[in-house]
Amino acid sequence: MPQSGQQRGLFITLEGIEGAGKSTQQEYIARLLIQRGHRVVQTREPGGTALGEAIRSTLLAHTGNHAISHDTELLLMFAARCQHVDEIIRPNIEAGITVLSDRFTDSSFAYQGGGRGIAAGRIRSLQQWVHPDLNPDLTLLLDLPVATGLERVGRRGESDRFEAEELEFFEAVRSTYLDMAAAEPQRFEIIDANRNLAEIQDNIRAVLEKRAIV
Ligand code: Z5A
Repeated sequence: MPQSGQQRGLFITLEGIEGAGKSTQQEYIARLLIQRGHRVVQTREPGGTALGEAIRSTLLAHTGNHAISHDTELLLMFAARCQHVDEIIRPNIEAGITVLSDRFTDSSFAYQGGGRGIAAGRIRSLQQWVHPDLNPDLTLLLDLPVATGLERVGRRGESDRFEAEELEFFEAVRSTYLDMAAAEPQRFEIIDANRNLAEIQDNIRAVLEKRAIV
């Protein structure tokens, strides 16, 4: 339990299409936060807990004849998230620790909503169930053209179940992200991720300074 008067930690999320550089930038942000006096926990979705990582393996694997339906995919994302919120995100924030997560619920709106076509109202009802009173304090949307992101991840070799989707799917994901960012400018910051690492990091640092986070 937090001591009385203890300050709550921040909840910061990274979002974007594949190859946007979320994992790469997460390391940079964690180092910067720690240098400036934050205690930091890095995590990711789907995953972040033992159960969540097991769900992640199922979700990312090519399933052959046992296709995952769109609703099942959404429900598994939220099952993993429920455990993640209860076991990692909420306890750390309450203990004054800054939680930095590679993806959160915005990914469900972008991928299962924009990409798969599930109605936003259905996703909102799961959000209300799983974390009605918990939302990121800041979401960094790393934005770049779909072709560039896919080219970057293509260099890694084998693709997972999501990366095997068509260009059209990722265009819908990207445009859903941009719509969400436009609708909630107080929470989102759009970072142009189609630049070199140093430029992106300068931009991220400036955003964190502007918001008095570092
Ligand atoms: N998903 C979902 O559908 N619904 C949900 O609710 C949630 C998730 C939570 C997770 O897989 C999948 O789950 C994801 C969405 C779905 N779909 N996919 N695929 P993941 O974690 O494996 O995928 P990802 O989050 O997209 O990770 P990623 O492909 O590794 O992308 P990234 O983390 O943004 O990029 P990175 O690993 O930092 O960089 C990728 C490569 O680009 C790497 O070789 C870097 O060295 C290089 N890179 C990075 N930045 C640059 C710059 N600036 N220039 C040049 N090269 C760069």
